[in-house]
Amino acid sequence: MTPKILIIGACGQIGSELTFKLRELHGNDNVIASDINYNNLSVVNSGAFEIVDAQDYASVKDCVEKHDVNTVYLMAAMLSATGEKYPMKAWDLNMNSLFHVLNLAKEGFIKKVFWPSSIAVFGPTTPKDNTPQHTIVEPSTVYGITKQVGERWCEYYHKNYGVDVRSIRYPGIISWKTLPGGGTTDYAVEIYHEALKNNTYECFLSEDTKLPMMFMDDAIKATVDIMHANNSAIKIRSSYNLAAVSFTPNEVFKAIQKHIPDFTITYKTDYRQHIADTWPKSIDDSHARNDWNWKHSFDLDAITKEMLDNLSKS
Ligand code: AKB
Repeated sequence: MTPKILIIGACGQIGSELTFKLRELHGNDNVIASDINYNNLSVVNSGAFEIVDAQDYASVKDCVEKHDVNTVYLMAAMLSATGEKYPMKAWDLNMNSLFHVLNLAKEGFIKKVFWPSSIAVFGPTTPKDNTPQHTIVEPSTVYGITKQVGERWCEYYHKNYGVDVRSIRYPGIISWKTLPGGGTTDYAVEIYHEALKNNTYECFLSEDTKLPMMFMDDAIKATVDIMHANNSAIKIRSSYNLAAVSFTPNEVFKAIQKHIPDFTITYKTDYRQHIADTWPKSIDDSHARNDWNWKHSFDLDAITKEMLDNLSKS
């Protein structure tokens, strides 16, 4: 099947870079970017772009039919920190958009779906170190609840309706092209911007809060790899654990200081600390490594070099 791809949420942090990568792989004409607004001009101007409201079934279906789409990457979501401020909006956006896409697949309009889950599915009762694929999953944020429930629905649609849906549990994603918005792991992007701009950063998580993280290039590679894997290789239809590195704010601070020796940091924790405290410190992703050969490339020093090099040029 030649993929004819629709990316929903293409203006966001991951959606934007996924759009560029998929256009490189499949050609501009085969990748339709869409979002609720024109907020990211580099995406809007890079090929076909449609305004799509992910919460409106007709809006998604019209775009799928107009462009003969067979594959959807659903990247629109409200993340953990913003979700705590607007619980019902987070629930509505995250769940309605997923049901619309799963139902379009069930009804035969599309053949393949990518939907991201997150380490936010885990909660305070989950083992924190090397968190297993199958473990206690009792999330305490609205975002985490939507991701946990979404995973159950993905597996259900696969088992009962044969929908080819694939998913990974993203850790915090670090990138320089597009800023993240509304997440608990956002500090790990902001810190690089502030180091270059102001030589100092006030961190909203405590210095020893260890969380699983990943460089954008690795996250995009995982997303493309799982979608390109043979159907029979995908054994988990809820969502795969995925890992690269784990670090604390103090460790990223020290990594930046190797390049900017007079960089300073202060700590002022807020409500996001409570969210981070419920999440794992590290993830066992052996199922992804075994089933579809997942392998990461970037450690903290490599991420730091990429971030500082690219941000200082842009
Ligand atoms: C967030 O912090 O909410 C996200 C995530 C880990 O899914 N980056």
